[in-house]
Amino acid sequence: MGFQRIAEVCEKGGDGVRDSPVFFFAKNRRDGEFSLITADLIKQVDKLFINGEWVEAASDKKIEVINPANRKVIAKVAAGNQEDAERAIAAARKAFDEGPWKEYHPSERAQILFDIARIVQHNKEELAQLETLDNGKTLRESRGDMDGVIRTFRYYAGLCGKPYGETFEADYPLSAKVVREPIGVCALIIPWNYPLLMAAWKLAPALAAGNTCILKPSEVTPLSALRFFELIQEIDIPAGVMNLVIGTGMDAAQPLTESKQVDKVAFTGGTETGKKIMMNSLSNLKKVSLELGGKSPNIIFADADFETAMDYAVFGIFNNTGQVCSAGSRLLVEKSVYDRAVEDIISRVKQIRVGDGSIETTQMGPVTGEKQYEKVLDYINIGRSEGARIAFGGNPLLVEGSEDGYFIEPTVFVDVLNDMRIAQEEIFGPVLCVIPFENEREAVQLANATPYGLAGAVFTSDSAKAERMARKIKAGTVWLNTYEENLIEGPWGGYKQSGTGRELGVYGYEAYTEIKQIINNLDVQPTNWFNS
Ligand code: TXE
Repeated sequence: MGFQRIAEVCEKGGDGVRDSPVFFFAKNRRDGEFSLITADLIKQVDKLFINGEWVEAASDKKIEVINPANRKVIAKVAAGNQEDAERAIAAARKAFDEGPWKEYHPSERAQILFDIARIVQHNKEELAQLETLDNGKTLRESRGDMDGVIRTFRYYAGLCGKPYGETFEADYPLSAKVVREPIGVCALIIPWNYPLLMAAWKLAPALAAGNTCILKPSEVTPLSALRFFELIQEIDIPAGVMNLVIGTGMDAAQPLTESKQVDKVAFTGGTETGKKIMMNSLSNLKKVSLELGGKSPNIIFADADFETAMDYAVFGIFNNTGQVCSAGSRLLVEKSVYDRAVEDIISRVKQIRVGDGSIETTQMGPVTGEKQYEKVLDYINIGRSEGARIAFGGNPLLVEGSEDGYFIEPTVFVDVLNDMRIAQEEIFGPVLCVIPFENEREAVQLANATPYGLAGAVFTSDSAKAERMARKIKAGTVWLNTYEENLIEGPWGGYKQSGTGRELGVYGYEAYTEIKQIINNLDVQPTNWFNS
């Protein structure tokens, strides 16, 4: 669909509408073809979706959404607040307590998830373009995200009803079984680096297990969630099962975490916000899953396939402009190949085409927002003042035709000491710290010497060494001779301050369930406990 409409609007509006907040998107594909995604396509842009309908927010305050490639306002969305959060909670509560959803046969829930996957598949290109517009990532990255969204909904559609209960031996005359039930109302709080993908990682298992949800996307990148909710209206989902509240963390998300009517919070975002959410969830001891920051070690041994290791070293940090929780931001390199590796990495980084993500040939987009842009540049200055040497980059980047965008040169710090702040704290941008190591023992010690433990990787041709290292690295995921392979079927989450709980796979499904044991007396007669 979309594109027929786009063409019509283009004819009417032409180039003049390019920067208007009413018209979302004008993309000159550099081949003369002009495409446009308009506010007209996202009719509900300044509304919230609560209890099965689009509603006005309680306040008429708006949040400006910025295209990070040019700092232009592309939309003004509703700024939801506590009142809106409470309305959404009431709707989700009612839908869970009284609605038919959790009584649906698993195959009916599965059908709804398959339908969602089908709709995303059908609108993949439009959603990808919207994600790029809002987040800044390249079209290739956005299309990859949409594939991930589709696969996630399909996977959990397939899982509906599959994880079943267990029995265990109980003393006669008792028999016992264990069943899983949905937890209840789930608040799903989403970051801006993978907006629709992170929403899918939470919505799909939560719905598969029979919960009702309130999705709160990042206020920095709310557009794909708005369009997604609009697109899935054709599916018959009971009112209150899926709610969408847009707003800032303080105004729209914190009330969700504080409410006693919410049973679970699932969050992906910064570690400091994660800690706050855990504190705020204490009111009713709600279940909390946190997927937080990282400072992941990517370890290159001298015996690794050099080409492959270098290729992944660059991909591991500069993909998605380094705004990845599991980015390989610390590159640990064995001393005997250190100089060669640094030289090779610089020659690769020089070639990265940085620019507006909506241009097909761009390889790395801008940083997603002003706050993050300032943060990354601050960290580059911190690195300089700590005495780390910049081997490449280190500056804001002026991109021709996108002069106002939040572009930063891909930056490589070398001779970094692991206790420097740039090696300890999450920068979340295109900044690589290269650190030499002497031997296996030192590699393990350096790999584990941060407060984080989300992921890590080892490049070596010695499979026993690879496995030894994998066992010793304190992280939820260890890649061997690869990087950033995310499997929907596997558990995703962190050790230490990278979070609690696991997403994806059956682990992610179980995280949206309560476990109940049912004990049955097979010999029904009084105990006479107090009669003896
Ligand atoms: O994220 P926040 P920010 C890291 C990264 C980044 C830093 C800060 O290092 O530089 O976090 O980014 C909502 N109660 N990551 O400040 O605040 C907010 O509205 C409840 C890593 O942008 O964590 C948004 O929807 N919710 C990360 C979501 O939390 C609150 C991805 C994420 O925002 C809230 C993003 C509150 N009090 C950033 N305050 C990863 N793990 O991938 C904010 N929010």
